[in-house]
Amino acid sequence: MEELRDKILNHLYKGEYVSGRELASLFKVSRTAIWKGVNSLRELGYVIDSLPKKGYLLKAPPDLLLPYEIRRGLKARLLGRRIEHYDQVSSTNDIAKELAEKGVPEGTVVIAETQTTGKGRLGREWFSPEGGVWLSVVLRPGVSPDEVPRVALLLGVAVARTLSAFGVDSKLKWPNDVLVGGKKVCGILTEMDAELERVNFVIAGIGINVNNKVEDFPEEFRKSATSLVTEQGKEVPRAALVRLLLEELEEAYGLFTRGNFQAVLGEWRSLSGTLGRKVKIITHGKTLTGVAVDVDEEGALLLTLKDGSPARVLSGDCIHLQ
Ligand code: BT5
Repeated sequence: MEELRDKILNHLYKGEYVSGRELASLFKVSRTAIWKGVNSLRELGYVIDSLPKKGYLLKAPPDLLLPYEIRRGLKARLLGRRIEHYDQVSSTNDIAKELAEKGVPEGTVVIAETQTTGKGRLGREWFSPEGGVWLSVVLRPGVSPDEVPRVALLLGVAVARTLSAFGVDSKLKWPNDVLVGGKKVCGILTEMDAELERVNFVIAGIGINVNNKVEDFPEEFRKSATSLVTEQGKEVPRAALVRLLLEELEEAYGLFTRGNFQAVLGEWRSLSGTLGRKVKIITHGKTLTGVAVDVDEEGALLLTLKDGSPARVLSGDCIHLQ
């Protein structure tokens, strides 16, 4: 059914009336099959006009992150070759993890309109209402576990590039936030399944506040968070945003897997809102205060502490102080 539905959509996207008879003979199926296909598209939310002698006309697609909508013109080859879309899940990272354990191919994307228990890092919650982009990608980079912190950085670069194509300037906060005007517009959660020497898979979770409005956010982070619609005062076509995000991710991920992480790192540095700032880092129960001077090849943050001594932090929470 999904295949026939996609074929029908390809035709409808030409923007002209097309008759059931024509479609049936083109796809070598019955007119009833076409009629069922059109109805199932309507159930998904496509607005399709039908006129007795002329046939069907697509009036409007639904504002949903349907695989077909994301794949329309998608240039990425690896990322998005399989897309699983849900109206609601617990957490796309958890679903992606289950699929990865079952052996789905690298590049599989799990995307949901809402999450009931979206996850932040360290057991924190991620608020995931309608209108946002909540997705996870299954990656199988074939690297050692100590190379995985780099993935969070490359995801940030891909998100910032995508936002900039949609007219929004953003900055990256080490290790995993994307900020607009100092406020969090996107959070990244990478989880891995690994043995001592080898990573089995990485789940790259990305949450972007897109058409969900800040005034609907919970009080606790209403002041520290933002969304694209709040910044721009107009809605963003989410499927087009996801399409570009997958393309940017594929490019940055390709640089990483081909051994050219330096190129990604260079871009991370220039997009960084953390470097050069006074920061407070909380890592493994310890607090460090100093100036963030650089990130190294492993994705660790290099600091100069108050007493002038250097420090290196591979993971933790970062607070921009000035
Ligand atoms: C993160 O954690 O920033 C990682 C968020 C990753 C979310 C994606 S959505 C798709 C995938 N599936 C998942 O289940 N997760 C990933 P952290 O740095 O720990 O930040 C969490 C904190 O950000 C919370 O404690 C809140 O203060 C705040 N927060 C929660 N929801 C937010 C939102 N929608 N926008 C901005 N800030 C939020």
